Amino acid sequence: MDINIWKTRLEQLPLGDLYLHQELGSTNVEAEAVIEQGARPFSLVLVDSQTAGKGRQGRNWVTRKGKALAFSWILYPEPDLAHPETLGLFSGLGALAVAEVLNNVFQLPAEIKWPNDVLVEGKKVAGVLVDVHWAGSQLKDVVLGIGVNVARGSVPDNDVLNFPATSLEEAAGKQIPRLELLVQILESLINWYPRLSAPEFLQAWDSKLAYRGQMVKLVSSTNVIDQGILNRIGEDGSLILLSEDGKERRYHTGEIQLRLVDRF
Ligand code: BT5
Repeated sequence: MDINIWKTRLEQLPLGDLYLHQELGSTNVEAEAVIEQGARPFSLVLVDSQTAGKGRQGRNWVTRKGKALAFSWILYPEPDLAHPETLGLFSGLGALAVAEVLNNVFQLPAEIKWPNDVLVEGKKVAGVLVDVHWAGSQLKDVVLGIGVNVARGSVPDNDVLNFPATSLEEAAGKQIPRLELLVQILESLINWYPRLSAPEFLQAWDSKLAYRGQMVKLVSSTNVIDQGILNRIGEDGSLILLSEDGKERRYHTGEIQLRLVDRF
């Protein structure tokens, strides 16, 4: 990655400080460090390869040199967004920005597997990790981390995957320029962030949901929590499942993962 070229292009966007590196442990961890040093709102931590990339709940995320996008966007939300119930919206923001760009700019059939995965033809191409830091009961900051598999060599070996995965280039059958993809995703994030609790944001997120109308199960690391027909995204970013008698059940992000019944 030629950091000077990337920096020159990114300086044209309304971001805060730019922290661009060839290699880091995790951009989300580095973001926490630069926040302590006073990073401005909308600052970006970006890296070419991660040696200890983080997934959710202590899982890991592989980012190989020259093959992927891995970055963290630093937000200091207004108090009206600073509630535990609204934090799921940030995962939605990351997933929507990626899915929208893949749909609109690269003509890929991207969908969102609630809450945080972007799928193309049923395989994962991107993941979102939101880290939230509190000072007592006050929300201090939100770090929105996004990893995208761009080139073919970005996908880890099958034995470390907990869900089928692919890369954008494999799905598209052509090269995808990483810097251009990044700029588009950032523009989508910048566009949607001020409207995070607006109905049009929820509609846009909802319109990209994978598995709608299908029987899904929500699983924790140890057991199945619930099973039902995937219906829609609720006003608060929760996932709404329907039971056979049509009753709604709502779930917030947390320790749960979504799977199609009888598939994985
Ligand atoms: C995620 O976790 O999908 C969130 C990934 C977030 C990564 C970004 S990169 C920038 C920022 N900095 C970080 O340190 N993290 C964020 P989860 O749903 O828990 O998925 C993790 C699981 O996906 C792992 O346990 C593997 O099985 C699998 N996996 C690891 N690397 C992958 C990859 N490159 N592509 C697809 N699957 C992967």
